[in-house]
Amino acid sequence: MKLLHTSDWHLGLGFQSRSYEADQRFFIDEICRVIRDEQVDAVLLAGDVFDRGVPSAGATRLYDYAVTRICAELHVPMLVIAGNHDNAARLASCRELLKQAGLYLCGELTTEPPRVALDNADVYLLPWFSTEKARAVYPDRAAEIQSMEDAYRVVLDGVRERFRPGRRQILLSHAFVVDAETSVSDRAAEVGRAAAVSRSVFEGFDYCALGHLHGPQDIGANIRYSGTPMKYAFGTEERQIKSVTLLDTETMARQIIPLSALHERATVSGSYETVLAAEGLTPAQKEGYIRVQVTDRYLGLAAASALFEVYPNLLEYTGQSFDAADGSITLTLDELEAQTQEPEQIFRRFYEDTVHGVPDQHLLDLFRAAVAESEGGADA
Ligand SMILES: [Mn+2]
Repeated sequence: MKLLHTSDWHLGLGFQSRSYEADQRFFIDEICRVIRDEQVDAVLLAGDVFDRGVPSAGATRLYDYAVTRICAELHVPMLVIAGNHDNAARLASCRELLKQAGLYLCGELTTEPPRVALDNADVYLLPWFSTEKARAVYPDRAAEIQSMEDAYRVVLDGVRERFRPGRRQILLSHAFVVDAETSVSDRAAEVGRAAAVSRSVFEGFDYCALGHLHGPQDIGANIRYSGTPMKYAFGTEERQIKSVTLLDTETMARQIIPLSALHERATVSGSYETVLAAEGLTPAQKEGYIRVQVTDRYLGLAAASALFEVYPNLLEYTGQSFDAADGSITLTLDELEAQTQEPEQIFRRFYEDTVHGVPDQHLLDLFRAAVAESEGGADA
């Protein structure tokens, strides 16, 4: 039997006001193509189906499109768990009814994570959960659960006790495994050390189909992140080959099937003149999602709009600041966070990045009041 492992679709995600809806529809079609070409028997989607708990109408339409095509048209069952971006209850609504249509949904952690039997394999569905949730679900062992690591041990010990001999034991889970490589768009995910688990918690499983990190990667012999089906960030992800993973449950051999994208993603840097000339770039590259880093001058509005003529899908650009010839005008939020503990500075920068403006006095007053309140609360 052939399983297709994918994760982190983040339906509804866009860049600022720009929607990735067409890109996301494109990768759904790509995945359907792989299902047909490779004669896939079931699809495992390892969480972060949506980008937010309350998905937009557009994101909901994409989800409807995907599950209808896969389950109803291609007649391939689909197993889906909630990630930290999903609203667990919403994702799992109508799940008993939808099983009959071949759509197996798991939103919240329960004492017995659901098991779906597929041919020679048993797939256990373990959605994203918090340590508080694990303590609530396992009240008898609450004292043992101090970290995410503890929680996974307790939960997976329970699953291992339910193993049926002679079956392939497969886990579908959304977790941050220590030593995994992270990329920029994972920042939106929760990559704090406290939320990490070690790979040893997954002992005994033949294959762990993970979601959460956006770069495709193996973590040891039996654990794999499929990665996102499209590039969601500049930097590391530009160099990743986005793909789905196929698992043959007879031989346990894996196959990585690359997915093509509606838009390529690239960073173009150099002097303003060379960036404008866009030499060596194909039309498809120029029309991709582009980040421009101009190294020799300040970018005013006029200079920036000339860039949009060359790169119609330019998403980000940086130039040099007026006063410091060598200093880049922008720091990433990560860099800023590393440099300052000042919440207001981080807030101003976040606002500039997302709204492209300066927060007004009223907003700053509200922010200061909120900070003062939370600091007061911490003292009390
Ligand atoms: Mn994610």
